[in-house]
Amino acid sequence: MSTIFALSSGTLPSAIAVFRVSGPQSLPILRQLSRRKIWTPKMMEFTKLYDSQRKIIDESMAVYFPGPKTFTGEDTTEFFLHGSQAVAQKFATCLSEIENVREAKRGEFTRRAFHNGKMSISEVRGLDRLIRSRTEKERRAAFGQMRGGTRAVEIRKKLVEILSKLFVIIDFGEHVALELSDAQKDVAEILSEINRLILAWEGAERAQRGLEIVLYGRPNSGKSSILNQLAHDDVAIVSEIPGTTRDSLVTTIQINGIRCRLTDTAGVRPHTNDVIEAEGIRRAQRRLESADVICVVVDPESRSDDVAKILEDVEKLKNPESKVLIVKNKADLKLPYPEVSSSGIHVVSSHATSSEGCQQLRETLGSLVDQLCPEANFLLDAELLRKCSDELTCSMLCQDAAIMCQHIEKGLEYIAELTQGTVTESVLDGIFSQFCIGK
Ligand SMILES: Nc1nc2c(ncn2[C@@H]2O[C@H](COP(=O)(O)OP(=O)(O)OP(=O)(O)O)[C@@H](O)[C@H]2O)c(=O)[nH]1
Ligand SMILES: [Mg+2]
Repeated sequence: MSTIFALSSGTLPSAIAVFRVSGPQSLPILRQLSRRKIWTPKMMEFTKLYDSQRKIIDESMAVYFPGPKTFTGEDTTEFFLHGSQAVAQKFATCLSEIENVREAKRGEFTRRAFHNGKMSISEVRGLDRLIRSRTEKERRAAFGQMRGGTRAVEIRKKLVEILSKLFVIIDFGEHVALELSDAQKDVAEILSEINRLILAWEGAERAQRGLEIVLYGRPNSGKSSILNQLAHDDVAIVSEIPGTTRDSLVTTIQINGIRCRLTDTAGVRPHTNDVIEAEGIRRAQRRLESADVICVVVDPESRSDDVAKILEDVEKLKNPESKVLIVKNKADLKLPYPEVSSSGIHVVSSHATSSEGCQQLRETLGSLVDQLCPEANFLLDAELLRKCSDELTCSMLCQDAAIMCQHIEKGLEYIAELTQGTVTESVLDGIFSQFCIGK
């Protein structure tokens, strides 16, 4: 087994550069570079470090942790050097010159931790999420995923209990009070828990990629003014001339800790002979397909049949899970709005020439974002949960205890993948290729 090393502390120059070394050579490397034999485990000490010509590399702090009680489960040494590119480069070269020592690949430390049974696959994925987290909500979701494994272990335990009930029914059918319906009731409970976990995962995935919010509506209704208010910036040109916005324009805002890409679009009209305007409208319509939230902006001058057509297009083009919101803008004019059938759609009024005039819209967007990205204490990979859920659903339809067992056993295999190392190397390659070097 080779010993690996990496600069784990990120971009240089920085105050300190942390090098992490893991593998059987960790202690010999420390002894060789410090030219000192005795190192007390887990004790951080000052030392000079020397290259093979006995010339100084740097002055550093260093600490040695014997395995298996380490992150990777292997012997580990950490070096805290001065954070300059030249120091780091020289140190890396000296390490690479030692036999059986090489630079770590992406996520290789975590991969070793996984193979040495120090982490479950849920924890590995959670750690990846944590390193990538940019907002508070993403950070909390990452810890939810790291904890997710414990929930998978509980589900597995419950499924094993159901299986043992079923085995009793199979073996001693007439002589026991247990019925198939008892087992079905237990499966139903687990299924609803799994379905809740799937929703939580989908929400966390949305939060991780960020939400798409699209402003859509007739020319001059106030879309660009709303974008500027929500972004607290003068991002889009606003004018009283209809057709001011010709192309889609995206800006990023945060709503309740979620990154949202807010898109202003060209005003849509039923008919136009202007080719550029027609292209702008096509682009606006394309944005609807990937939107999580669509704000249909109407103003007192909008005609009700135009708004009805806009809502019809939205319904046709949008993704089934996305939310639609009608924004009755220019509320300050106190003029009547066109009649629109808006059953089941959220409606808010706004006044986009003032910041306070958009408060109701901000609050409604906040609650829609919360619905799309609910907080979850536990996160587990939805793909495996869905497969397990399918098997359990089939098991519920069985009238035969033996066939019910087969489906539950299959479901258990998917849950086992969430808890332990039955994951294939190619799946691991996919996960770890996303990691940073040094993790
Ligand atoms: N009184 C009033 N005027 C508004 C309000 N919102 C926008 N306006 C005005 O309405 C006009 C059009 O606003 P825009 O934000 O450019 O409208 P738009 O929907 O982006 O228009 P297009 O780019 O042509 O599609 C501008 O003169 C704005 O100042 C509002 O809430 N109240
Ligand atoms: Mg505009």
